[in-house]
Amino acid sequence: MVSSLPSSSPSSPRPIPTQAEVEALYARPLNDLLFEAHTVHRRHFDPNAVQVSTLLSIKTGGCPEDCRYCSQSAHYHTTVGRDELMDVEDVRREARAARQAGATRFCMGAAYRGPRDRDLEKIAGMIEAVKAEGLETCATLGLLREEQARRLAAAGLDYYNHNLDTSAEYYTQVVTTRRYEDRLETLAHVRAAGLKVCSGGIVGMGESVADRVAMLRTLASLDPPPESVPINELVQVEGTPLHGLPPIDPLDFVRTVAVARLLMPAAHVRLSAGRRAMSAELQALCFFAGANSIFFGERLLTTPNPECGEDLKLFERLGIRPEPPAALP
Ligand code: SAM
Ligand code: DTB
Ligand code: SF4
Repeated sequence: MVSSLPSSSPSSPRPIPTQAEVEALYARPLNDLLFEAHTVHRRHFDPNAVQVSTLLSIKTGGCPEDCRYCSQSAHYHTTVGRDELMDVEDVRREARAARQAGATRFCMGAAYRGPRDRDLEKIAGMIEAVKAEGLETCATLGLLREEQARRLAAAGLDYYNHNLDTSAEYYTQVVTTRRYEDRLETLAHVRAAGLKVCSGGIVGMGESVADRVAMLRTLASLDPPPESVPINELVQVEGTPLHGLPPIDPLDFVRTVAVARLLMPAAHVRLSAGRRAMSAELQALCFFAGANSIFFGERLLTTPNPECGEDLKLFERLGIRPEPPAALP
């Protein structure tokens, strides 16, 4: 079969196909799209290994931003309360439990527009504590200045998560308190500080296929592209403006994963929020399409995730193994 995407080599950067080309790819017969995505997936990864991360909300609720999907925005009335930044020792305990349950990466999320420097110092202590437990570390704290990204890197942070969420065009319909360029600027600071980049988006917010494709093209055009690309399905939270939207066709979610795999062949694509509403069969299709990372643990940040036992059973049914941890320094 002739690949519809140009091939890559380390010495020649991968040209990004045009918006029209990627929309055509997204719209291909599903079997063709899946075959191509899975072929590329196998070329870059063990198809039966999935990276396993656990999330913890280290500072919950009361966020000044107005992201229309989010349970933690102070602009909407949801059941999520406000908690202060957690204590380092409590975070250490949670990280130890996550490692014992089988996670290899621990991702700490905070409901900030961006962290204050005083909080960043405490978070640096959390990063050191989590690393000492033998886990890779990831943080998602909102917008960062360059020196803040460098401070996190100095503490030993491995990854920074900062999602583009959707296309630049649709972003203004979803968030009004910051600009798309602010997100891109933070990603540049994160990269300049030598951190690995985790950046993806959300499907099911009323966006068009063109928006999904534009977001994936923007991610793929980052130089270098993100190491990790979470594809979230919107978790609809009562009280947020996006609650009550019609659910998307699950096969459109699979197509988005497949296109992410084709545009970013060497990235871990994470089957992220929304798995609780997905059947085992749909998740299996996502793994075939190129997803090779999940959030493991019964809670995402404020909403439920599948139970650990259920995920272990799913892995066993599919013959999937957790990916071994990256060598720690
Ligand atoms: N406050 C920081 C920020 O926005 O960058 C970090 C935490 S924020 C909760 C991290 C990401 O979670 C968001 O960028 C969004 O992509 C995702 N997210 C939040 N709420 C979600 C929801 N209800 N469904 C799916 N994804 C969601
Ligand atoms: C990402 O892309 N998804 C995660 C993580 N990065 C921080 C967050 C999902 C949040 C889902 C809604 C909640 O639990 O509040
Ligand atoms: Fe705040 Fe992040 Fe939620 Fe937006 S997504 S409201 S920035 S916690």
